[in-house]
Amino acid sequence: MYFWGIDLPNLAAVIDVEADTETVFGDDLSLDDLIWSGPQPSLPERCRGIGVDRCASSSQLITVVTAAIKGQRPVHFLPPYRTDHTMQVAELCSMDPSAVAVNTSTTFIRSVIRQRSVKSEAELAQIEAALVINAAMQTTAMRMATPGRYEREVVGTIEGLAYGRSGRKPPFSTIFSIHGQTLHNHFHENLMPAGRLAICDCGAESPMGYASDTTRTIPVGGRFTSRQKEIYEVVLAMQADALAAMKPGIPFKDVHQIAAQRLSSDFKDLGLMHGNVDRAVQTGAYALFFPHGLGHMLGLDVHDMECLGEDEVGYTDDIRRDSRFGVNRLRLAKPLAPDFVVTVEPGIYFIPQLIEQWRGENRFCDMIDYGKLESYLDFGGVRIEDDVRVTSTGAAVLGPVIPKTVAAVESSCRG
Ligand SMILES: [Mn+2]
Repeated sequence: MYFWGIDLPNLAAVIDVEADTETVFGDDLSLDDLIWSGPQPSLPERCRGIGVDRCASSSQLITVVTAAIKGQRPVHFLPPYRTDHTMQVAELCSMDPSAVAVNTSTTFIRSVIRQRSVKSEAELAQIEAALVINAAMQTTAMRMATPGRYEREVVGTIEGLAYGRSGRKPPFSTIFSIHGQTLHNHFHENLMPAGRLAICDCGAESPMGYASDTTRTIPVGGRFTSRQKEIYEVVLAMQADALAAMKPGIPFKDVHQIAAQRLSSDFKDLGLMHGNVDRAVQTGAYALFFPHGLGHMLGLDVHDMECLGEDEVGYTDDIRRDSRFGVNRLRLAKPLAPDFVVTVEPGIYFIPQLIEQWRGENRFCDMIDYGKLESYLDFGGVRIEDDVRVTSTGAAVLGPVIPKTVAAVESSCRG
């Protein structure tokens, strides 16, 4: 999709760098295609549409690749993410399928990541288009989060809205749950009771397949309790601090730490944590409440380019993945650059089983007030997520404003 713009299966393409040619390989339409899929443009017609004048049948691919290998020319390929592609690459390059992974081209992977990390104006416009739909999904969820409804009624409506507006299914399965402390909760059979918080993490695709990914936390029935408000405001402040710190050159890992710092400092004020804030960040004590990364790159994939390897996309030779609990889940750590698009999605969760485990091990018991936490065990969770463009001097939230302050969310719930 990124390089050729044709959204069809069973195609391959070769770029011959030395000859400066590009060729798309695929098969002519058969009678079966006509019967089952209806009349379609032919492959040469599609290729002309994208400005490529060379196309050939699938059977010729092996001839081209074999000739290159025989001529001792290096053949670079990206990691196949489907088993049948692995088998195909193995056959094309006459290697054992088990050798495909180690022979995948790091040079090619890194070139693609360098290019795709920086979004063009056209790509930004696609992400903005997805966000217009996404905003409608969030405000619809706010209006529908009323006591006595099932979570799935909300999910069905907002996912339908995504398809109805762009003709494309959402880029990932919606997370909508009154048990937001479970980070990727896809169980949607709960009846929503008044007074619970519901996390709504959903996205839409633009007509050309670019993703959006936003999260709001909604009080069922439309009013936050004072305790919910307190925690919600901490997450909002974590996001505001992160957004204020973002600019070209700053490692996103540092931005994550800034959000962690805000959590630790505000939790100290609330009496849930004690002691030195820097130490709470460095030791990872804060991760009891924020056990995931601050965000990830966004583009044609929701976790952009993850099939090229999460560490290749998010880390560098100098910035390696941290093994400490919580920050080990950070998908993006490398320095930001202009026109990167990333999600900024801090959260605070009270996961009863995790709290019990840490308490049993006396983990960080000088910094975490386990006694005070007892009354939070049924709280659930809060996450707030926006899609953000790195500008030449800072960062800008993309898309239309989606209600985010306590007052704006409550007002949106009332319609
Ligand atoms: Mn996300």
